[in-house]
Amino acid sequence: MTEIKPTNCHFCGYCCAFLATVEDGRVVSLEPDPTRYPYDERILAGCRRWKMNLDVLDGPRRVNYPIKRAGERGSGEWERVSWDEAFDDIAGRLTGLRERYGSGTLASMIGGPHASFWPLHRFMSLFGSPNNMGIGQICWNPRIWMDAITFGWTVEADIRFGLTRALFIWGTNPAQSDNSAFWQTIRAVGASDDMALVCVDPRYTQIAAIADLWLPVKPGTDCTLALAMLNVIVSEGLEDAEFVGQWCHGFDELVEHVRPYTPEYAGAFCGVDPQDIVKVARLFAEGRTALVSGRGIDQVGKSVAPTHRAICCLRAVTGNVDREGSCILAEASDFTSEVDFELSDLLTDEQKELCLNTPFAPLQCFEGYDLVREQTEKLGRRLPMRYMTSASPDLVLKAMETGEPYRVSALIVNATNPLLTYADTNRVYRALMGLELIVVLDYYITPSAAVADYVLPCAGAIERPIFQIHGGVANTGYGGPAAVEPYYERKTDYDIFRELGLRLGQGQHWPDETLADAFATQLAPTGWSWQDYCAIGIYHVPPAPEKHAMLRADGTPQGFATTSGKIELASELLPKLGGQRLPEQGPFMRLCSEGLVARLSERGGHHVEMLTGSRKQPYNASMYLDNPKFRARTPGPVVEMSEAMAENLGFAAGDTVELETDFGKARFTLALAPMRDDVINVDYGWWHPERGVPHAPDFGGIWESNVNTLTSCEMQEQLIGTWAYNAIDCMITKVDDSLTWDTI
Ligand SMILES: Nc1nc2c(c(=O)[nH]1)N[C@H]1C(S)=C(S)[C@@H](COP(=O)(O)OP(=O)(O)OC[C@H]3O[C@@H](n4cnc5c(=O)[nH]c(N)nc54)[C@H](O)[C@@H]3O)O[C@H]1N2
Ligand SMILES: Nc1nc2c(c(=O)[nH]1)N[C@H]1C(S)=C(S)[C@@H](COP(=O)(O)OP(=O)(O)OC[C@H]3O[C@@H](n4cnc5c(=O)[nH]c(N)nc54)[C@H](O)[C@@H]3O)O[C@H]1N2
Ligand code: SF4
Ligand SMILES: [Mo]
Repeated sequence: MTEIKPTNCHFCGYCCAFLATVEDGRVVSLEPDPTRYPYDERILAGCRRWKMNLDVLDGPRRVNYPIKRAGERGSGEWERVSWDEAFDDIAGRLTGLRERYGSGTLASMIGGPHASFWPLHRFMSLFGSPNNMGIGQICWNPRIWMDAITFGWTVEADIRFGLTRALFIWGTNPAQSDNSAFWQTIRAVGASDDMALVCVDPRYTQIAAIADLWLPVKPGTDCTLALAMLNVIVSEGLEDAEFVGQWCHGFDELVEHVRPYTPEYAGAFCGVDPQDIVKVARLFAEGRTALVSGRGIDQVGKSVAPTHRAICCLRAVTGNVDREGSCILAEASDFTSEVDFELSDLLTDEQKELCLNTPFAPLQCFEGYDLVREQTEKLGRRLPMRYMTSASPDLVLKAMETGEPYRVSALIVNATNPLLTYADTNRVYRALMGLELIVVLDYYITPSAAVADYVLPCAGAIERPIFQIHGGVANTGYGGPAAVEPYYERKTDYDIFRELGLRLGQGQHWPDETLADAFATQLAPTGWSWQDYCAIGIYHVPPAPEKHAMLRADGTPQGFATTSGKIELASELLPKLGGQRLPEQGPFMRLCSEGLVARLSERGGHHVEMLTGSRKQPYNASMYLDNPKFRARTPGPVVEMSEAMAENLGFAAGDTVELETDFGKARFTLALAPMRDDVINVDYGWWHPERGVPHAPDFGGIWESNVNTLTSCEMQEQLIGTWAYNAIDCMITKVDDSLTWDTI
C-alpha cells in the first residue's frame, strides 16, 4: 500500500517539513512540503543535506539492534542482544552501582540540539543524579544567564526592515552555521540601504564581506570592545536618557566604570581601529539596533559572563531592549515547559548537593538557579533547570579518574560524540576507559560508542515525531509526526529512557506510552491536539514588545523581573555569587607552557592564537563525514590563516602542520583564508567514519586531526565554569608527513 505521510528532516535545527511516500512501512521517496513550517522552498534550495535522508534512514553504518560489548572495552567486538536483555542488565547494574557509590555515580553527556533531552533528564532526576554534562556552559547558557540576570528574562533579536537601523552580528556566522532562512535575512540586510550591517569577528566571514563595517577583534577581547562602545556612548551623551532614567539601574556607576575604556585603549587591546569603535558606538545608539551573538563569544572562557553583561548594558543604555526592531523579551511557553517535563524538582536537596559543580560554579548550579528563579518567577517564568545546572566536565572527569569527591562509575552518552567534541580528548578517553558501565544512544558506532558497554539503536528523523522547542525560553515549538515506525529494532530516545525507568520503579512518572503521547501532553495546555499541531507543523506565539511597560492590576508597570525591577546595569545579584557588579575583561586561557613553547620554537614552531570549530557547511561537528559527495568537495580538516601570516611564518597552502599544546597534538593541512594576521582557525570533529566500525587503538582516526586533543575543560569562568574553545593558544610547526584524509 502506498501512502503520503507528513514528516520532518532533522539534520539541523530547522526541522523542515517533508512529505514521505511510504510503501509497506518503508519510505521510498521524500519531497519538500512547503505547506508546513518553515514554508519555504528556498531553504531547501540552499540546503545540501536533506537529500541524505533516505541513505541515513537505512544506511549500512546504522545500528539497528541493541549491541553489547563482547571483548575488552574498545576492542570492537560486539554481540547482538534483545532489548529485554539490555534493559534488564543495564537497570540491574545501575541499581548495584547506586547502592555502592550513591545516586550521583551515574553521569550523562549530551551534545548539540539533536533530540529532545528532557527524557534523559527525567530519567536522571528520577534516578537521583544531578550529574548531567552538556554543552551549556560553552553554548547558549552564558547568554541566557546574563540576559536573565540583567533583564529578568531572555531576549530575542527583532530585525525589522523599515524600523531597525543597524544589525550587529557578533561572534556568530550564520552563513555557515545557519545557511538557510536567517542567512537570507542577513543577506537582505547587507543589500539594504536602510539598515547597517556590522560584523564583529576575527575572521573575514561571508557576513564581514557584505557588512558595512567589519571589526576584526582579537579573540576574547569583546568585553573590552563593548565597554569602549559604552564609553563613547556615555561620553558623547548618546544614551537613551528617558529609557535609562526610567528603566535602568546603576547608570552612574556604569558611566564611572567605563571611563578608562577609551577607544584608544580598546583599539590597542582589541586590535581594531579606534575610529571604528567610535563609528560603531554611534551607530549602535543612533536608532533601533538588533544584535545577534553566538558561539564565538560563548567559548572564550574567563571573559564569557562579563562579555555578555557588557553587551546587555550596551543594549540597555541605548534603549534597545524589549522594543520592536531591536530585541524583545521572549515569552514563557503556553505548552508545558522543559523544566516541568524534566522533573528536576523531584531531586532532593541531598541529591542536588551531589552535583559536580557546586561551589566551583556558583551560578551554574542549583543554588544559582534558585536565586535567578526567585527573580524570573516574579513574572511567572522559569529557565530549563537541567541545562542551567549541568555539571562541570572537569569535575565529573576528576570523579571518574580519582573517585573524589565520590566515585562516578557509570555514564549515559546521549546524542553526542565526546571523544571528538568534548574538550581534552586524552583525558575524556582515559576517564571513560576506567568506567564500570557506559551506555551510548546513537545512530552509529561512533568513536565514543566504541568504548561503550552497550550501544542502543536510536530512531531518527522520519521515524520519530518532533516537537522542537528552544529549551523552554520561547513560546515556539515545531516539527511534526513520524512517517513510519522505527526501522528494525530501533527505538526513540524517549522509549529507551522510559523502559529503563520502568525497570527502576519510575513507572508513575512516565504516564505517556509513546513520545507522540508525551508531546500531546506537553501541548495540552495550549488547547491544541497533537493532530492540530501536526497539520500546521508549528505552535508559535510571537513575543509582544514593551512588556515591561504593561500595567499590572494595581496600575503599576510590570517592569523587569530583577532584584530592582529595572534592567540591572550594575547587578545586585551577581556579587552575591562572587561575580562582578559591573563587567570587566578577564585574562585568556593558556594551553602552552613556557617549556613547550621553548622546545618547539627551537624546531621552527610558532606560538599563535587559535579559534577552533568555526562552523562549515555541509558538515555538523563530527557528523556527515561519510557522505561521499561532501567529502569530494571538502575532503579533509584544515588550519586556516591569512596569506600575510603564512608568508610571515614561512608556510604555504597545502603544507602539513602539527598543532600542539600541553594537552596533545593534532595535524592538519594548511589553507589560506582572510582573517586577522595573528590568528589561526582550526576545524573540529574530524574522524574517519568510512573506515568501518571504530575500535582501539585508533578509534576511526581520532588521534590524527582532532582539535579537542589540544583543548582543556578546566573551568575558567568563576560563575558558569566555562572553558575555552576560542581565544586559546597553541604551537604550530610544519611537518613533512602527509595526512590520511582523502576523498571517499
Ligand atoms: N573545539 C571545539 N569543540 C566544540 C565546539 C567548538 O566549536 N570547538 N563546539 C561545541 C558545541 S557548541 C557543541 S553543540 C558540541 C557538539 O557536539 P556533539 O553534539 O557531540 O557533536 P555531533 O558530531 O553533532 O554528535 C552528535 C552525535 O549524536 C548522534 N545523534 C544525532 N541525532 C541523534 C538523536 O536524535 N538521538 C541520539 N541518541 N543520537 C543522535 C550523531 O549520530 C552523532 O554521533 O561540540 C562542542 N565542542
Ligand atoms: N555547518 C554547521 N552548522 C552548525 C553546526 C555545525 O557543527 N556545523 N553546529 C550547530 C551548533 S551546535 C552551534 S552552537 C551553532 C554555532 O553557530 P555560530 O554561533 O554561528 O558559530 P560559528 O559558525 O562557529 O561562528 C562563530 C564565529 O565567531 C567567531 N569568533 C571566534 N572567536 C571569537 C571571539 O573571541 N570574538 C568574536 N567576536 N568572534 C569570535 C568565529 O570566527 C566564527 O566566525 O552552529 C550550529 N550549526
Ligand atoms: S538539513 Fe536543515 S535546512 Fe536542510 S532540510 Fe534538513 S532541517 Fe531543513
Ligand atoms: Mo552548540
